[in-house]
Order: sequence, then C-alpha cells, then structure tokens
Amino acid sequence: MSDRRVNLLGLCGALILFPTLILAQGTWYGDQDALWKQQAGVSQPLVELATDLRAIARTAAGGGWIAIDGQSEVIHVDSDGVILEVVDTDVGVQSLAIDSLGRVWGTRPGLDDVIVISSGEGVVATHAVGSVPYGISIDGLDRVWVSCSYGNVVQILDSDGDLVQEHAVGFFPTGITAARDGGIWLAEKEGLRRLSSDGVTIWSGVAGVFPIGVTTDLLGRAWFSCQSSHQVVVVGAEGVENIIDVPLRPLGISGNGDGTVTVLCRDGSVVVQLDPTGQIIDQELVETPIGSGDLSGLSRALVVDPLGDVDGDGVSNQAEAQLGFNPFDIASTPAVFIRGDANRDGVVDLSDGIEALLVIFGITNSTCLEALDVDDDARLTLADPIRIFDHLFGGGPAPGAPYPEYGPDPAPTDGFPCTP
Ligand SMILES: [Ca+2]
Ligand SMILES: [Ca+2]
Ligand SMILES: [Ca+2]
Ligand SMILES: [Ca+2]
Repeated sequence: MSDRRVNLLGLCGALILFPTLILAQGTWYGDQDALWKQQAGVSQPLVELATDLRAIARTAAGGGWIAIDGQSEVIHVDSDGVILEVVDTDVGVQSLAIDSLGRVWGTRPGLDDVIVISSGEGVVATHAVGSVPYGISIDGLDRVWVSCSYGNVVQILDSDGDLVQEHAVGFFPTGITAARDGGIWLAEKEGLRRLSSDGVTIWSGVAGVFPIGVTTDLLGRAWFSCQSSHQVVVVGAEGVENIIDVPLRPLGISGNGDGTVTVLCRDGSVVVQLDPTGQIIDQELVETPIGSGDLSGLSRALVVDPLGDVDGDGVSNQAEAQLGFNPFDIASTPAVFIRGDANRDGVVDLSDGIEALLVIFGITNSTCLEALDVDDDARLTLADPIRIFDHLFGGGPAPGAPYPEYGPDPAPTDGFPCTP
C-alpha cells in the first residue's frame, strides 16, 4: 500500500476532531492491492487482495460480497473488513446482486449461467441464462434481471431462478440496475435504455461512448459511466439531463445516501464524488480504482428493501430518499409527527384542539407547527383546530397525512418547522 495512503490516514486521524457528518455506509472500491472503503472523501483499507476485484454488492449490515478478477472466488466481507467466508465459484463471476432474502446472485459469463450463494452454504443453485451474461440486478418484486451481452437480450428470472421473460434489447448490453419505480436501466455498447417492469422499452437514447456502468440516485435517476470516454450521463424521467466530464475511463459508479454519486475513473486514477447537479465536489487520487456494482448499498436499500430502515431512525429507506434524507445516516432524519397531535402525545383528542388554539393565539409555543396545520394547506388558521373538533365530535374529515400513525411530512417543501 502506498505511502500516500498512510499519510492520508494520519491526516484523517487529525480531522476526526471536527464534527463532520460521516456516511455510515461508505463506498467500497478496489485497487491493485486491496478492497477500500471511502468515507467523507478519505479511504481506509479493508482487505488486502492478491489480485484485482471485479464486482461488489453491499449487504444490509454494511459489509459486502466481492468477486475477484482472475480467481474463481466470491468473498463475503463484514463492515470492518473481516473475511466471513470464501466461496469457490469454479469460474470467474462478473457481477453480483443481493436479493431480499440476503442471497447473492452472480453472473458467470464463462458458463452462461447465474449462481445463487447463501451465506454459510456456498453455491446453492445454478440457472442457465442467455449468451455471456454480464450485469445482474434485483427489482422490487424480487425478480432477477440479467443482461446477456452476446445474446443482446435481457432475461427476467423469478426468485426461484426460473426464466419468466426474455426481451430483445440493443447491441451488447452490460450494466443493469433496477429502477426505483419499476423496471430497469440498461447500458448498451451504443446506447442507454429503460425497460418497464413488463420488459417494454419505454425510453432509449444515445449519449457518451460505450456506456457500461449504471446506478440510481436518491431521486431515482440513472447515472451511466461511459468507459471508453471521460463522461457520465444522467438520465431522468424526461431523458438525458446532464453529461458530466470526469477523468478518463469511468466504470464503477454508485449513488450514495447523501445524494452524491461516486465514480471510479480507472485511467484517470481518481475516485470522484459528484453532487446531484453533476459538480465534482471531491476527488481522491487512487491508482486505477476498480469494481462495479452496488458500491454503497443504496440500490439494494431503495429497490430491494424500500420499507426497511437501514439506519434505524424510524423512517423507511424509501421515505428518507423521497424526502432527500440519508437512509444510511441516523443523524439525517425527517421529523415524524401525527398531524393534529398538537401536544405530541401520540393521539389526537380534545386537548389537541385546545393546544392548537393556544398556539394560534400566541399564548404558548409549539415544537412542531406542521402538526397544527391540520388540513395541510400550508396556512395556520382557525380552520385547523376547528377541523380537529369537527373530526372528533362531528364526523368531519380526519387530519391530513401523516395520520393516525407517526410519519414524516409527505410534502415538506411548503411546511412549517418541526423538530424531531
Ligand atoms: Ca431510516
Ligand atoms: Ca436517516
Ligand atoms: Ca395529542
Ligand atoms: Ca391549515
């Protein structure tokens, strides 16, 4: 390992005194010596490796599975870099994905199949797929999507590994990632594609040179790395939104919980962090950074486990992402409340109507004014406490969401302050 890294680590020790917000999950990548974890722009070695890694899939526990290039092994690593198990895969594995049961699916281009690995049991199943499978991704229905690079098709397997659909796509499909709202994003040698959950092409376009990696971000957009160029292409609901210049030959690319996107630029020897607008906000020099797949776990958290709560802050991964919070960071959490629950005791009753009146007349204060906007019209008026009374005693409409359970404000942009 290089001296530069050692120096950086020393520097990191000094910087830790500052109260910076640190992503709980970090982003994984490889170089020629090791598996690294990058957090807050600084890398730490996790596992020394004899050869390059190829694919990464992060687990819910903050660890991950990695496939090693040129060696027929998939290795399970915990969040501290402890090797939990090594699985012999007979031939090399190109891409990895983790399903809702925690099983690991991997493509084996050399055998035209996919394997299923269960922790502690090794390879538990193999399923034949089309010619030279490359990418693999699990959607929100726990179906497995495989891009067959020589067959120019995408295949959909059910969770038992049985082929349920096959769809023709463009020439040489590679990187694939499930979309938040169903279907997948697909990189092809000469284009970019979006398939619906039925496998129908609902968008395709041409941008960049040889797109190969693809990830989603907090906003549900796709970010494609174009390996023969220096470009990252961002695609949203309306098509191509942005084309970003990065150092040469980006391949690994992954969204992070804070809304940023990490790009591994191999020939540029830089790990780049982009903000949601595509501005480069951080660069770390790393000789030939490699690895593709879900480097941070964001894809798994948002698509495979949207109702889960990775950071345990009481708000689901999906709700956090939709509201712009970090699903991996317990310090980044939207306030939860029950609309109409002015005194915040968990139920809406007469005392809340009275409390709301006292606040509106300036007699007392509230820690969550948003809960007082009972009709959620972004105004605090007498109509709000009246709606509480009307609902309780007159059969009138219930308060707006969130009600009657605790939840975050579904539309916080126009809202009032509410402390967690
Ligand atoms: Ca959460
Ligand atoms: Ca959070
Ligand atoms: Ca109450
Ligand atoms: Ca109101």
